[in-house]
Amino acid sequence: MNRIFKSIVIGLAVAGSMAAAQAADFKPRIVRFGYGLAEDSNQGRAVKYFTDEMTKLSGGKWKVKGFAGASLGSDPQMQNALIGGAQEIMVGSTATLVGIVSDFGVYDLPFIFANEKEADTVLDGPFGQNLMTKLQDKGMVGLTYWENGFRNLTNSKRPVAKMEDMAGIKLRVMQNPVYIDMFKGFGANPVPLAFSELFAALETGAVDGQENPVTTIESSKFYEVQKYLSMTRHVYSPWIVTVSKKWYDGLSADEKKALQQAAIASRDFERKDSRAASTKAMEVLKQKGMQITTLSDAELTRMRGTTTAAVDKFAADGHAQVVKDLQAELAKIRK
Ligand code: TF8
Repeated sequence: MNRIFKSIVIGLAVAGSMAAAQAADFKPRIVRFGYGLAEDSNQGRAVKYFTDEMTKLSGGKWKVKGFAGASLGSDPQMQNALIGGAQEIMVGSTATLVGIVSDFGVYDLPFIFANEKEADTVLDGPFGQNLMTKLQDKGMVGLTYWENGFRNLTNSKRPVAKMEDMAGIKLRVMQNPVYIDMFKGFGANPVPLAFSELFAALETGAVDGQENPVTTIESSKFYEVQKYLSMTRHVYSPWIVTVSKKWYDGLSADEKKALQQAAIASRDFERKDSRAASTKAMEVLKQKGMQITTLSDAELTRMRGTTTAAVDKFAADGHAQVVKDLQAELAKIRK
């Protein structure tokens, strides 16, 4: 009896929520959500979460499909597909957006964020949200920031415990001038390259090293082609979920609302998941035989000292205001 009653109640609840979704204004849509990492990664899991959420909120009318491993293209290629309306959604590093809105380079300034909490506050607050709106003139709509994470250095040559150890190392960086200037300052030999080409470049020895959060080093299996990991945490790297403005403008108010809701829910899921995955990744990397080097605070301070040139150059290159605004926001938070 009890069991029958329970299933009736559940049945009614499900029917009710489906009716609500149906009553809302949703059109049947096929939605392509592209991303660069493997399906089995923090990025893949969050895309899956978002997809499930949108299926629920749309009462099954939206078929959102994730495309892993840059199968729809590298970050810059997907950005262009969004702008042209050939793809609906993507997630990627804010760093790869600098060709479209160069102010996004501000997040890449070395050692600008002290911890994840600071990053969350800035990204979700007025500074991060204002910067996101600048994409709209360019044909993209920013939904939310996810965590890529603090970036660390790997290479196949030698342990890097101090800056001098980077000398002569051919290091793949993202296609972003701040990274190029920063690593020149450290004494490395930076080579800009799309992420989708990185594993092969490491494997063939076209480059000696790269830098990414430990979650990515693990999920992309870089431990197979990299021996040394140095915990430099030189940049906190955000991911950003963006949609095609052409496509977005054709959505109903209900659809836009649901999209925003799913974005926020996925953000909260992703940050929690990524932070847990980060601890686990360190264990896996050790187990896989990577040699992990911790840098002293003194050495990190020394490294930071060489980055003034990169910061000054970015500011002088038409970004003085955005640098000032971010610093002011951080000062407020730290008070
Ligand atoms: C990089 C980034 C990438 C991400 C990912 C493809 O090193 O950190 O891992 O943009 O979304 O290129």
